Formats: sequence, C-alpha cells, structure tokens
Amino acid sequence: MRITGIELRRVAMPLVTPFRTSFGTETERDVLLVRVVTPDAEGWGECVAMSDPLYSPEYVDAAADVLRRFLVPALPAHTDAHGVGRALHPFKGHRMAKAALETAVLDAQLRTSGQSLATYLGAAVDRVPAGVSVGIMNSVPELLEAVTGYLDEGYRRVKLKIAPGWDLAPTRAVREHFGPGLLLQVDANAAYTLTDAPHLAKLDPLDLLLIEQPLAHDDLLQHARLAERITTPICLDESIESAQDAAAAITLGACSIVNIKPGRVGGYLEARRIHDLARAHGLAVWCGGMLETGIGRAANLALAALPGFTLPGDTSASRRYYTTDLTPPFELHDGHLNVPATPGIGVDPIPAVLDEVTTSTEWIPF
Ligand code: SMG
Ligand code: MG
Repeated sequence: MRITGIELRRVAMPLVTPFRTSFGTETERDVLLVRVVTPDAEGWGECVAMSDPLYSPEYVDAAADVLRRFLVPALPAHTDAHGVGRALHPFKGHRMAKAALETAVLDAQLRTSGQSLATYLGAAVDRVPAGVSVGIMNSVPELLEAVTGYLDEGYRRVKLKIAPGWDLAPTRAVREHFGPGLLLQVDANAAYTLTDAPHLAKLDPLDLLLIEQPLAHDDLLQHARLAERITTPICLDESIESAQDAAAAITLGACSIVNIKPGRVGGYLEARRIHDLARAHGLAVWCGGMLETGIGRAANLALAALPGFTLPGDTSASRRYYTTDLTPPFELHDGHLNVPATPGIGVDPIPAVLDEVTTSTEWIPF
C-alpha cells in the first residue's frame, strides 16, 4: 500500500456531562485524528491521549508533536500495519500516538482489501454487551440517580470511579440500592498505596467483579502483594502498556483480569497479542475506553468482539459522551452495541460535523 499523505486533525468535542476521576475532571475532549490517504482508500485513527499528562505521561500536544517530528517521517511510503510497528519500534514510548498512526494505516489497508477490522482481528460475535463508567459525583444520591438512568437505558455493567474519600460509602450504596444482581466494579486510577490494603479489603464483601488499577502504574510488585490481602480480583489498566507487561503481571500474580485499551498499548495488533496471552493463561480481559468519538469506538467494538473479551467493557453508546458524535451514533440495543461489519473500522466521520468541530488540520505529504 502506498501512502500519499497523512493529515493530523484536532477536534473539540464537549462532553454531555463532566467526567471526574481520581486524577481530574474532563469537560471536553481535545481529540487528535490521524487520516492516512492512499490511492485506493483513506484510513482513520483516533489518538486517545488526554489534554494533560494525568492518566499517563502522554498528552495530546505531545502526541501531535511526536507524530509530525518523528513517527510520520519514519514511515516508508509503501507499508502495511505490521510495517508501521517495525518502523516506529526505535522510538520509545508514545504508544497512544503510535496506535493512532498504526490504526489509520490498518484501516486504509482493510478498506482496500474489503475486510472489516472485526474479521481481521478474529471477532467471534457481532454485538457486545455495553458497560458504563460512572464518574465521581458530589453526593451519593446524585450517584444513585446517575446509575439508575444508565440501568434504565440498558447498560449491563456499572463501573464506579473511586478515590480516597469516595470509595466505600458510594460503592456500598450502589450495591445496596441495586442489589446483588448488578455487575459492579470500581476503578481507582492509581489513587492508593499498599498501606491502604486494610481499607480496600473493606470492599471485599461488596462482591465486586474487580478493582481496577488500585496502585501506581509502575508498581506490579505491590499489586501482587495487594492481591494477597484482598479478595476482590485485581484488574490492571495503566500498568499494562505491552504484551511484555502483561506477561510480567501474570507471572507476578499482579492481576487476574486485564483492561485492554489499544491506545495505551500501541495499537490493535499489540492489543490482540495481550488478548491471546491472557486467554492462554485463563485471564479474562475486557475493552476499556478513553471517551472516544465514534471513530475510536468503532475500532474498539471490533476488538471487544474477540472471544477472550468475556467481561462487558467501557464501550458505551455515543450519547453517553456526546450530543453529536463524529460518526452516525452508536446506540444501545438490548444493552448491546453492534460491531461494525463493513470494511476497515466500518464508520466514517460525517463531513459537516467534522468540519464544525475541527480546530486545526495539518497535511504531511509523502
Ligand atoms: O470511554 O467510557 C469511557 C471512559 C472509561 O473510565 C474510563 N476510562 O481509567 O479506565 C479508565 C478511564 C480513563 C479515562 S478517564 C478520563
Ligand atoms: Mg481505568
């Protein structure tokens, strides 16, 4: 496949409601889109880096910078998605930027060959159950009202964001209000330390599916220690940046579940490797989310359709995030989202919407 040029495009997408986590509050997504142009097709990739380096060291201005200065210039004009990985390998880190570029190339490649991303990755189903990630709220009644709304819409699993001062009481309240049948889990985004183990053990009786990333992103060993002191299964998010990290976490006993986010691990090819590894070791995986627009969501749904994704993911409907999505909106049907089945990621941005929200574009000719 011959690349004729690559566009870096920034779009501003206001969220329908602020999303608060242990590290900050998002009110608008400043999204970087990568568009790869070839003679036969165009491909899209959405960079999941946030505006500030709080979830991880990456942030959107840095992703745009590394793409324009290093990653795009390193690509051969003739390449495919595997070639992207080889060409970008010498550059350390910046996995979210790399993932966006690799995904755009993969999308163009699959559109050219007429294959859907879901089929290419090995999807086993054509729809996936939808979970929802619920931010930190000002009060427990406000939280119960939000969760009620999501359950009324049909969401199959609820994840509560927790932080010191907003953990036991809200989680217990949700469990008591909605009963033992609710699939419930929590996500700390690295807000605790191992000295909090006795406190986190108080979540054990609440029968949670998992606790996500309780401790620092770079401390697998302490997660392994924590796993010996609580019964709630530990799921890692920020700590797993590669299949190699997943292998280390499995060997150490640092987690029994992995949240797979293609952006965090450098792309869909590495995401599939982690899926394969986890599956071979009997670990469940599920597909995380980074408040993606329809572009990133479409590709995540293809991944979430793989057979090892045995838990509902954070792939929610478009309206949970945006009043107007960049693509035709993803909607819940009986608590599920359909996996796009047409070539590539299976969706295109709506030109008028895209123009409306674009804040800058940059064309890099090959
Ligand atoms: O896309 O629904 C979504 C967000 C899911 O909670 C979510 N993501 O740590 O898993 C996580 C967070 C990271 C993004 S927070 C701004
Ligand atoms: Mg998380």
